[in-house]
Amino acid sequence: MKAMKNGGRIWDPVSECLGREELELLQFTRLRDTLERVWRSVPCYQQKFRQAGIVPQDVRSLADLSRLPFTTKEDLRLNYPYGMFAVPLREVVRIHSSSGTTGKPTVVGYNRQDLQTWTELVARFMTAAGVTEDDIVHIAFGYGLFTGAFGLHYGAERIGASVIPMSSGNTDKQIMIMQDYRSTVLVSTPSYALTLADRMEKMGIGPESLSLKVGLFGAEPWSEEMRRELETRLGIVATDNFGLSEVMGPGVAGECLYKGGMHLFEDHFIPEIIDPDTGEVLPPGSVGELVITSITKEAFPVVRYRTRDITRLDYTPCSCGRTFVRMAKTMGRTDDMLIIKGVNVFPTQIEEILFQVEGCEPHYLLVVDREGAMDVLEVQVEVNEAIFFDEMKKQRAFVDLLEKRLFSTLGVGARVKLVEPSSMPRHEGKAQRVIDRRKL
Ligand code: DLL
Repeated sequence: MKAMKNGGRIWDPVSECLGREELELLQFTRLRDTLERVWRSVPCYQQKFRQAGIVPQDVRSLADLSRLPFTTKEDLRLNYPYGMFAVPLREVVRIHSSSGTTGKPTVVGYNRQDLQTWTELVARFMTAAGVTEDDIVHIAFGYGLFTGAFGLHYGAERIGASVIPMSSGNTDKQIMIMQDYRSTVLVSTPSYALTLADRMEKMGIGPESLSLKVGLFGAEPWSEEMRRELETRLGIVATDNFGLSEVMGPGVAGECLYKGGMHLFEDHFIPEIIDPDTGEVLPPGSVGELVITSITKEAFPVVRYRTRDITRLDYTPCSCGRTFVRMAKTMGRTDDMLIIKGVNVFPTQIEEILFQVEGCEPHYLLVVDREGAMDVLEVQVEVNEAIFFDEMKKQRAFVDLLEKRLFSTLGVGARVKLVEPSSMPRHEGKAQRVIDRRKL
């Protein structure tokens, strides 16, 4: 194992630095156990396997995983609330749910062992991001059914850090507490971190009057430009971490201090990348939809769960010494992807362009509508006061510049509307960046 040049520690060096062969052997054993478990205890899986003409014993290697059927959000909905649990409810000690923006939320359960695994995995990525027992961890995720706050909370305690269970909202108080309690780590969505940075600026509080050094951001897509913005304005190292309720919550993958993708904890999850349209497994390095099979979860295992998140897996070695594959920042979800005049557009692509133009503030909203038979994309973006109150001619030139950049990158035209500084809604949890009027 190579030592990290920038002083990062490894939480569990044995598991996190396994050789590929050893890892695959472990994955296979755990996969077989998981398949036996769901076959025995979850009628939905048994039925799906039967329909596909496969039983757990037919899976004789990791390559056979691709013969199993996918599990989708729809399967979870049909078995709402507890139909996918693989243990009796009395063994379940915690229940969470996904945000459920459309229809009924998905209910997920954990037994004692699952909570322990979850805690360990969160401790792993927090350590990879540089958090130690000396840190004061300020958790600004909403406590409740959302997995973010509790997940990070127990992981931080496991490391031995001091946890401030602040929860979300009440931005002024958050800032006061960060100042007074000398928080060193901020845990939130990237968009809420931006809300905090904006508010601090308004209050005349610079990063030097806080003690923050690390930001652990996740739960929504964010661009590299957003990372730079947060690092500069908050004076921190900002790292990304990924997870979803159906698979566990946070703790599926997280960045080390090299920030070259999120190490996905392959001793607990098997990732695949598929073509979202055909379901075909794509070769290593391809961009496609992430599919995850959990191999140690007991109460709520998932087999080939379609996350709808679009990413890429990088199997090349990482300088930190961890051997787990690295998952690239997600471009977004297949359901957030906008199809404008037949061209696929992800909000994060637009975010990247806007952040590169001097004068744009990092607050934007995409409004899609239909005029006659034509799709129209409007990009509303906050600009600084100098531009907003500039003479018409200069403003027009600014709009032209943005529209040209958007067109050359996206391959489809977008109208730009400049809006007044501070006029857009600020986010406390996950940001809502798209209004698609075509669906209303
Ligand atoms: O957002 C779990 C989580 C909490 C992850 C805190 C990280 C930190 P859900 O509410 O079920 O769970 O939403 C899961 O959020 O499928 C992705 O689309 C998105 N997502 C989560 N993390 C990231 C990330 C939590 N780092 C859905 N980058 C996932 C991009 C993310 N998208």
